[in-house]
Parts: sequence; structure tokens; C-alpha cells
Amino acid sequence: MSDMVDVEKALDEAGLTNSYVRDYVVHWAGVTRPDRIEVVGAADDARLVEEALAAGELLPAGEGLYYSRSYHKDTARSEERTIVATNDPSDKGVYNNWKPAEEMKPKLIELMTGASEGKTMYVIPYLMSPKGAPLERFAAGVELTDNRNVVLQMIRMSRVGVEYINDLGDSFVKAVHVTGDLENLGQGTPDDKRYFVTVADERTILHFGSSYGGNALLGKIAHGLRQGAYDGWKNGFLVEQFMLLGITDKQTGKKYNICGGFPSASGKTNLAMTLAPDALGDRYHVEFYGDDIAWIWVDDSGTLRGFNPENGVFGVAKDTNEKTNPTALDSIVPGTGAIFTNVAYNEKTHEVWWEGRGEKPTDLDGWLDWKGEPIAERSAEDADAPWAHPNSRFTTTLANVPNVAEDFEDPAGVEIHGVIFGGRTSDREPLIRAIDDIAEGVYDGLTLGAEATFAADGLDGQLRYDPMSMRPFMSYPEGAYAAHWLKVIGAAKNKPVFAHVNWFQKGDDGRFLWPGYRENLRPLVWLMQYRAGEVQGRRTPVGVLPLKDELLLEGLEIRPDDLDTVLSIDVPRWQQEIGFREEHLQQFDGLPEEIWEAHRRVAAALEAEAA
Ligand code: GTP
Ligand code: SPV
Ligand code: MN
Repeated sequence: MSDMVDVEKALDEAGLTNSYVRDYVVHWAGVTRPDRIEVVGAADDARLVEEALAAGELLPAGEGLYYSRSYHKDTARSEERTIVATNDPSDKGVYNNWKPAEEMKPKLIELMTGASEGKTMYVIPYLMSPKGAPLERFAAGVELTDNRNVVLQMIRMSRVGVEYINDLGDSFVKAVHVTGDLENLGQGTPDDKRYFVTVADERTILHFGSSYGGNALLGKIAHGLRQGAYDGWKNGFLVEQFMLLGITDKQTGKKYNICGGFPSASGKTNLAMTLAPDALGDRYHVEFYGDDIAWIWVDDSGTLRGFNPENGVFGVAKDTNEKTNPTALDSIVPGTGAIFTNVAYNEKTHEVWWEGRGEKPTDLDGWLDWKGEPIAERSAEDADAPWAHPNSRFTTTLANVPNVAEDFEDPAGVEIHGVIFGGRTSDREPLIRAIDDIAEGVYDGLTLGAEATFAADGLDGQLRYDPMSMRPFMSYPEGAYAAHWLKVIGAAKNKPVFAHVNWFQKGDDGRFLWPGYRENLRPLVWLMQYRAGEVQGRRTPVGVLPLKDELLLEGLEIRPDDLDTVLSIDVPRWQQEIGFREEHLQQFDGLPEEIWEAHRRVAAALEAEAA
């Protein structure tokens, strides 16, 4: 590899003056031994895109639109290979896959040694917050990667450039990414060589063996969620896999900001982007803040506030179309610089397509599936296989999202009025149930049970608990997590209303009972009105449900009996659920007594209702 003089020279030329960052880059260049070092910023995007096109790493997908494919065994996060390591055994939780730092660091160093030979090491200084935010010192990081596509994704997903880190001293996350030899890593076998490790108490992330999504864009999931949550625990703020949106009632001028967690690939992007104010007589204005991560804190005046640390959207392509999410389609039009990954691609016309995009092309000429294989040459047994990978995605910057809020970059964030939880639940969970009590709201989040999705390898369809949608990103023990939630929310003067929502209840024939997508504004408007005392709803053992005539139903296409079902509680089914929840909660050491009390209150209310 280049000698140290070259590293220093590359850093000098890029104006990277932070000596802590310089030492870190020099150190890891000595481990991974790249041939070249390049410090990148957002201004390098056009050149890097040209290089990627020339190298065939990107293919053109229309004017200013790009297409890429990842290795076919590298298409989603691997939960099994993801580890949180620290120097304190009491950091071990049920879901964080805890290992001692001293065990994991040598393993990763060994895997990474010499692993970038022949390649360029890109130095990506990034910020996971708006510039000047009060939590800025937790938001800076420097990703080192040997993968140009990762750079292009990071430039879209975060704020990238030396200007974000030069003045921050040693307050930055060290995030080292090495792609590895993807064809020889034994993905998903007993001899799996991949490791995705966050050494949380050293603010160091070491990911080896992938170039896809959360495994490789270290600012997003590894820092923005896992490391962020750990830092938040130690420093008094919350970091969650939450979307964040604002709804303004144009008649009253009141604005409500709602954040909330649904497990991966369960509708956060869709909810935050595509609510349809036009369907409700144009009385409401809906703004997008974020679709995957929120950092939440109580400010000096005691107000609960939040911001989206990301600068882009890495959205699920499947089922995105003019009807379900026209806003998403508008954010990936020609000229936006959007990148499509693992969808189907026409090598002649440069069009892209995915399941649920609309009519499947009938002229197969030029069409390749997500693995790059010609559709026209498929064997009879493969004929029905999806053209796009179910976890195929589009990447676009927030500025491309038509309804992005004017103040999305305000470092002060926005006031939080509501916190919602939801997921894919085919029975039991009604459309919406509001929860006033903080402990019951936190309890509800902790007992979020839903079907897993294709966003994680090998788990699609499994019913499991996913506390606050943070199960794959949990970095410290669940009991402490619950206590931290109670403490942060408890300190806020503007208590948020909680709610549980479900767009996924199914009928016996497997159809979704609620039309979902753009119509999801209706229950959220009800929740705003409930918080404001304008509607009362109907109290049930598990929360307050809308009365039918309180929901704005004009123009909604739904069978009357389906509407009744999604607005009702199946008490025996809920009583069964209480038993499952008890087992689930018992796994967690040190769960605050308030949470157990909330659990017992709900159980007793159900029992009284059944009697
Ligand atoms: P991550 O980016 O993985 O964290 O996921 P996400 O929660 O942002 O998921 P996203 O909004 O991208 O949705 C994933 C899938 O859920 C897509 O295939 C959507 O079509 C589907 N989906 C979203 N909203 C609804 C809805 O209201 N009803 C139904 N039936 N499906 C929905
Ligand atoms: C998720 O899986 O929850 C995502 C996509 O948001 S990834 O960045 O790949 O983790
Ligand atoms: Mn996510």
C-alpha cells in the first residue's frame, strides 16, 4: 500500500485538518492497506457517478437516474451477524447480540487486514443531524469504505464533507467498512465470515462482508440507530427507528407532529410521504420530516422535540406506484440523481420495474431480473419468480421529496405531539387505539408484535415481538431501555399522546380490510382531534378507539363490515395475547415496575370486559 506520506497528502489536499480524524484514517489505512486514499464530499458526486458508470458499477436508468445490483447473496440486513460489543458485560440485553469488545475487535482486525489491497479507501466525513443541532456532537462520523457505491449512497443519505467534522475534535464515530470477497463469505451458512459489529462504548463500528444497505451505509443504521441509541442512553435522549411527519389543520392553523415506529418494511416511508390531504377536502396540510430514524430529546424549556438525522430516503420499491405512493415516484423522477438497487432493469431502454409498480411489461426484450438474468430466457419453473428482489430499494435525497417540510433542516427539530406504534398484524390490532397514559404507551411499544419482513434475511412472515420496532437495532438492555423511555418522556412538559395503529388486518380470504396507504391520514387526523379534546372515542381495555362517525369517511372505499372489524376489539383474542406478552416481558431484566403495572391494568380491564 501507499506509505503514510501519501495518506497525509490525501488528507492535506482535501483540507481534512481534524488531527483526531487524521490519526484514525492513518491507523486504519495501515490495517486495510488500500492502494489509494480519497476524501470525499457531496461536491464529488457527479465525478464519482461518472466513474461508477464507466466501471459498470452503475447503469443509466434515465436522465440523472441510476441502477445498481448488489451480489445476489447480499440483499438485506443480516440480523444474525450483527453484534453490539462493549467492555461492560452488563450491557448484554436479549436482542443486542452482545459480545465482549475484546473478543470482537481482534476478529474484525484480522478480517480487515490487507482486505482493501488494490482498492481505493474512501474517507466519508458525515453528519447524522442538521448542522448546528443540539445533538450534533453525537451525530458526526467518518466512514472508511472500499466501495464507491457506498460513497454514492452515503452522499444521498447523509450530509457529507470535511466541513462537518473539522471542528469537532474527537467527537466523531469511527466507522470502518470493508466489503470483502462477497463470493467467498459463506453468507447464511455455518461458515459465515461476515461480521457487523458496533463497539458502542468506544464509538467504533466495524462492518465486514457486505455492500448493501444497513450493512454498509454505516451512518444510517449502525450509527444513526445502534450507536445513537447507546449514546442517547448515556446522555439523556432517545434514538428510534421512527418516521416523523407534520399535519396542519388549515382551518385552525394548529400543527401536530407525529413520530412512530413500525418494523422494517412495514410502512414508515409510505406513511411519512404519501398521506393524501386532497382526499379530506383539502383541510389538512401534511409534511414529511423523516421515514426511518428520529432522534428525540427534551429541550431546555422542557419541550419534547425530534429531528430526522438523515438527509435521504432508502425506500422499499415493492408496491410503490401512482396509487399507493405518488410522492415517492415524484421523488425519483429524471434529474433527481436517484439510485435504484436490485429492481428489474431493461438493458436496452434503461427502464426499471418492480412488483407492484403497475402492469408487468409484456415485451420482454431487454428485461433483466434483479440478478441480471434475462427474463425472456427463464425456465418454466422460474417463470413466476419475482423480477425485483422484495427488498429492492430506491435512494433519493430529502430535497427531492415534494412534501418535505420547509423546516426539515431546522437544528432545533420540531415539537413532538404524538408517538405511534404499528406493524403487520393480520388480526387483533384495530385500525387505531389511542393511549393517554405514558407508562401504558411505553408498554404498548415494548409489546409491539408483528410479522417480520424481507428487510432482514430469512425472517419474512415470522410473527415476533419487535419492541418499538427497535429489535434489530437495540444496543443496550431492554429493561434499561424501558426505564430510559419513561425518564425522557416523563421529563417533557408537552406530554405526547400515544397510539397503536394497524393497516394490515386481513379477512379470511387474505385481503387487507383497510385500504391503507394514502387513507392512513384519516386515523391520524382522528388522533389529533382526540388529543385536542375535539372527539372522545370509545374507551376499551386496550385504549380509546374512534367512533365510526368521528372518523372522516367521505370518499373512503371500504366494506361496512370490514370497517366495523377494524374498529373493534376481539376480547378473547386479546386475553390470549396478554399471556404471550407476559412471557415476552419476563425475558427482560430490570423492567420498571410502572411497565408491569401497566400490563396488569390492561389485563385486568380485559378480564372485566370479558366477564
Ligand atoms: P424500512 O425502510 O425497511 O425501515 O421500511 P418502512 O417501514 O419505511 O417500509 P415502507 O413504507 O417502505 O413499506 C414497506 C412495504 O409495506 C411496501 O411494500 C408497502 O407497499 C407496504 N405498505 C406500506 N403502507 C401500507 C399500507 O397502508 N397498507 C398495506 N397493505 N401495505 C402497505
Ligand atoms: C431497515 O431494514 O429497517 C432499513 C433498511 O431501513 S437498511 O438500511 O438496509 O437497514
Ligand atoms: Mn428501517
